[in-house]
Amino acid sequence: MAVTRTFSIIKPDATRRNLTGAVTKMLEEAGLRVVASKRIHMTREQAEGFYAVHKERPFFGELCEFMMSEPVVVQVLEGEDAVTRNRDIMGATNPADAAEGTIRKTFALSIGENTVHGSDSEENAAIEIAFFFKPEEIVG
Ligand code: DGT
Repeated sequence: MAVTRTFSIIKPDATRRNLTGAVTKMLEEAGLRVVASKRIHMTREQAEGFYAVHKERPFFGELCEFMMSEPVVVQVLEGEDAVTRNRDIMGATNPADAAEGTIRKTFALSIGENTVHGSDSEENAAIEIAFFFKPEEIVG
């Protein structure tokens, strides 16, 4: 299995509860390495741009307001089959459906306040990484 990269966001519900370290620990224990990380307060332009694929969904406004509500930590994660590995440790979108031992089962508050984002494909990972990071900010 090839070493690849994925993009992750530790969302406002987690930064607000001081869970940045706890979430990162679970990512690292799942075999992912943090090769870039920064704490930002998303602008409306960033939130709406990042989630543009969801703009027709009924929760789009709520989703963007939430992502702008408190700081987030954006990260690039590297590891074997990083996209799938990250999706596995994140758990299902809705914490009520997430498996035991996953980040969302452990920490998420609701389907909206669900603690983490992770890219769903290598193609989207590349797009999402480039949305938030310059190449020189990623140190593998
Ligand atoms: P992610 O990794 O944040 O893109 O989440 P996914 O891929 O597990 O879930 P997706 O792409 O269906 O939805 C993107 C985000 O939108 C999700 O993490 C939280 C939010 N969201 C999804 N469904 C609902 C909903 O019914 N209500 C609210 N408020 N937010 C939702």
